[in-house]
Formats: sequence, structure tokens, C-alpha cells
Amino acid sequence: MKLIRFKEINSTNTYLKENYNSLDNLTVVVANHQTMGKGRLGRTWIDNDDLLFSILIKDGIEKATDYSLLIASTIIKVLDKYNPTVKWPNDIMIGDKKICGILLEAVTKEKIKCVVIGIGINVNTTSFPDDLRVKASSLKLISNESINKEELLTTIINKFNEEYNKYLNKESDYILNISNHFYLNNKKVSFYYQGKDCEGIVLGISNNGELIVDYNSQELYLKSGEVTLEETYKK
Ligand code: BT5
Repeated sequence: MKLIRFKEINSTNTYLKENYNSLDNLTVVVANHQTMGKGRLGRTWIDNDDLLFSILIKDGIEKATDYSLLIASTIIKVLDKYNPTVKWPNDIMIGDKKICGILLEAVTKEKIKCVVIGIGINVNTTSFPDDLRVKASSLKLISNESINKEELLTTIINKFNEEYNKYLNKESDYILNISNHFYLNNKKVSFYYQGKDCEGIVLGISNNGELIVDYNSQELYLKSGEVTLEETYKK
């Protein structure tokens, strides 16, 4: 996997979306700092000595949303010793704190040209702005150890390469792995679905990566592109 490095960039996702045409499948862009780090829905991603990178997928795109689950599964395998869980569809949690966010973007011109998977892992940050302090943490805050970002990046990229090939051969266990480390199990979620505000209890993840929710005793299968979780409560 080819690696492109920047000390500073607006956003590693934006770089790949603008340059995908001339880059190979599985190109990785990594930056020490982003000046316009993006979350979903126009939100901001802040960083401070963290791991910020994006992976370009051009080959084998059948269902773009699979890739956020595939990278989430890869990351929880690599971070196994911290007991991480996946907060469907795109956050990685340790305990009740978010330590990693994933932003999946696609470039579509009649058909999907590429998918860009952006990953922000809070590695060595030790302080967050007030509004994030209660909901975010970093590997350093959790383990009291400084982590070598370079080694972590290499381990994740190599593991993702392996997992991507298994995925293309339909041999990946990513759904099972996520199901076994599923943050939302039994939690009450509110979500906007088919024009309505709804509330339900999470039952798990389906074989296709949908969120299964008990909504008024009816099982709903929610696709990540179609539903936004608004809040998660402890049941
Ligand atoms: C995400 O969005 O969690 C996706 C974040 C993806 C970041 C990577 S970094 C490399 C690549 N290049 C980019 O420009 N982006 C990707 P979302 O679920 O919308 O969460 C965003 C929200 O999380 C913000 O509104 C804040 O409340 C919170 N947040 C911001 N920075 C955070 C951080 N470092 N750690 C934890 N939470 C954060």
C-alpha cells in the first residue's frame, strides 16, 4: 500500500477525493495535523498528536458502507488489548468514550468511482475541549503510555490489507467480530427514520451490517446510509 505523508493538510479525505484519479487502489494518506478535519454531516474533527489517515478504495466496491465496518473491525482487532467496541456505524469506543471516528465518503459520477475511508484515532492527546471531555478519550489517557503512531499506523495498514483481501474473497469475519464487540447492544437509541422521530432498543447487527432495532415490538433493519442515530441512552 503506497503511503503519502503530509505534516499538515486540510483533510486527508479531501486530498484523496480530489486526487483519486491519478492514485492507485489502497493508497494511504497520513497527516500530522489537519486544518479542516471533517466528521460526518459537516461536523469538525479535532486533533492533537493523533493518528489521522485515509485509505483510497477503487477496486471491488459493491457496497460502499461495508468499508466503514471493515475498517472498524480491523481497528478493534489491532487495539484488542484496550477492549474496544464498535458504536455502529462508525465510532470506536473504549468504555463509554469515543477514541476513534470513521468518515466514509464516496465519489460518484453515474457510478461509484472510489470510496475514501477516513480514520481519526485519538492516540497521544491528553486534553480535550470542554464539550468533548466527557465523551472522548485517547489511548494515552487510557493506558498512561505514549504510543508510537508510526508503528500503530503500519500495523493497521497491514491488517487492513489482509482483511480487505479476505473481504474480496468473501472470507471476512468482520460482521461477526463487530457483533462480538458491539457497543449498542441493549441500548435505547433515538433515530430519524422515514420522516419520523423514533425510539427503539438495539438488538444487534445483521449479516448485512444493518442495525437491528426493536421498535414497538417490531424488528427494524436500519441501513447506515438511511438512518442517523440521534442519541444513545443506557437502557
Ligand atoms: C466522525 O464523525 O467520527 C468521523 C471522524 C473522521 C476523522 C478522520 S481524520 C482523517 C480523515 N480526514 C478527515 O477530514 N476526517 C477523517 P462524527 O461521528 O460526525 O463525529 C464528529 C463529532 O465527534 C464532533 O462533532 C465532535 O462532537 C466529536 N469529536 C470531534 N473531534 C473528536 C475527537 N478527536 N475525538 C472524539 N470526538 C471528537
